[in-house]
Amino acid sequence: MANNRTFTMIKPDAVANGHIGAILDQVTKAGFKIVALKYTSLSAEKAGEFYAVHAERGFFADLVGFMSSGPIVAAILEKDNAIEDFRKLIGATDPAKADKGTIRNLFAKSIDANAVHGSDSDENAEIEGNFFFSSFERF
Ligand code: DGI
Repeated sequence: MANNRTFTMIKPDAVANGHIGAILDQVTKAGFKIVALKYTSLSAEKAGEFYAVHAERGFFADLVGFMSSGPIVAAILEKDNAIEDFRKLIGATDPAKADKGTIRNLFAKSIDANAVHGSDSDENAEIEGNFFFSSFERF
């Protein structure tokens, strides 16, 4: 069974706005099992490392500033076809373009503060999960 785990973060905007419970509820009701979970924060240095692929983009400084601006929730999720199904559940990067009922449509206000992260490939899900969780913190 390919593609059965993904990595997510509930970003600082959604945590600050009190949406942790509602988002995790929507995630589990969509059939995702939480196999690792952590309430934590990213320093600017760690946020830059996590988003290194975007280092040359014009929005990188804003992205790093935003992602290190407050606590986040990190999680590894399990489900058949996890990567694709989770990206469908969260909606487009820009919440103005996200389908109705998706997590970004419901909880995000702007493209930079867009409520949640979802891995875009199996390989990145593995890398991102390892960034936050040790082997004894995942099940
Ligand atoms: O995988 P996604 O989070 O949907 O999108 P991504 O990997 O292309 O970009 C990572 C994050 O960077 C995204 O969630 C928000 C931010 N971002 C992406 N494109 C833009 C952006 N921020 C701004 N301000 N402008 C952009 O065009």
